[in-house]
Amino acid sequence: MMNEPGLKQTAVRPRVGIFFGSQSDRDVMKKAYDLLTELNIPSESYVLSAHRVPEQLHDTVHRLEKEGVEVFIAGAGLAAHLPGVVASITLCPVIGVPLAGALEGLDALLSIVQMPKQIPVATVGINNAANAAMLAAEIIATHDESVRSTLQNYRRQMKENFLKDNKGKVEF
Ligand code: AIR
Repeated sequence: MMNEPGLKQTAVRPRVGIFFGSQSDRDVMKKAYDLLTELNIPSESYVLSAHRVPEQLHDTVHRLEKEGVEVFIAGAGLAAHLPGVVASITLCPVIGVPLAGALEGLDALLSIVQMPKQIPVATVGINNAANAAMLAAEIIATHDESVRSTLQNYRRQMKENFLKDNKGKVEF
């Protein structure tokens, strides 16, 4: 479920919590939601800013953790402290998505990837919310055989598609 206005609501237990700092991040972060949905992994998404609404962020992380969320994805642009703050609240793995706002996203990338020791954030490429979803799925697959099998099928399909489109030797 997402705070208003939001993405699709779901009644099943969310396994991944998706956060982003602003409605302006929505289109990029929807790619994480879309891939998780394709992989049959329920998620809930929230717009929550670490410095604009810190109390709500804390409450939501704690509630989702109690509800059984296993991984968090957090996307933010500019001084992107959201993933680090989420990681400071929970022991679940946190995957940060640097979003391109200024400086083509380099500011957000460095803010997220350069977490000081003791509170790590796994960081994907700039705007690569889909890779965050894939990494979240792989984390869940370490202890869920059904998700593992879904990922194996996904990779098989990916290879078949690649080989269909790329038949070997290239002539220019
Ligand atoms: N942001 C919001 N709160 C903290 C941060 N870092 C980020 C959002 C968005 C950017 O600031 O993630 O990428 C601009 O947000 P807005 O709401 O000003 O458009």
